[in-house]
Amino acid sequence: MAAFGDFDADKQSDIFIIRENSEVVIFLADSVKPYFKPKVNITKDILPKGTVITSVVPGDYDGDSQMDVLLTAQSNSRISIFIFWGHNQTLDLSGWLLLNETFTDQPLVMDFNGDMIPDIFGVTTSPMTRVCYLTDRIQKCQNALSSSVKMRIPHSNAFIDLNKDFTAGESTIFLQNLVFSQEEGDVEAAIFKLTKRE
Ligand SMILES: [Ca+2]
Ligand SMILES: [Ca+2]
Ligand SMILES: [Ca+2]
Repeated sequence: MAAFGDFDADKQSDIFIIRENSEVVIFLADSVKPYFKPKVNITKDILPKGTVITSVVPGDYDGDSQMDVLLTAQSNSRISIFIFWGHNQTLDLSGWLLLNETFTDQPLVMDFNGDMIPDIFGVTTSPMTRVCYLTDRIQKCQNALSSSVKMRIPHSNAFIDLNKDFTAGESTIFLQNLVFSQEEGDVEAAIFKLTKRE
């Protein structure tokens, strides 16, 4: 499992690798050999004992222009979210944040409210979808979609800009394999159009 992102803002993509489901190593791109150098290591003794990391998603979650690292972790069939804050091109390994909400499945990292800061979207208690914001490192979670939906587990979903209006500050979420519980039958997919909130 790996992710890519420019962690140190030198315009070269760096690699984020999960090791043995319990550690994350960030390799920074360099112009001289070896081209990727291990720089930051989130070791297993930093996280709570028994944490099983399922994915790593770099992004600037608090909006301070320094890249942070989001980890998803599985325990008791729930997904927890850990955030490590970026600081001077490295990570603050002692001051991580555990999101108050846990999810039934892998949440989606997307810009839900169109303010250019990535948000966390997912199902906490089926059929309710929740979105969590971490701007200025303040956790704020709220119900996301007005229509109650039931997601299949495992589900697949994608965040794509269907109507190409991203620059106008609007985004579109496309949830695949999403099922509405309706008496007339199931709908296989649903499209939600999100408009920017002030
Ligand atoms: Ca870089
Ligand atoms: Ca940041
Ligand atoms: Ca946002």
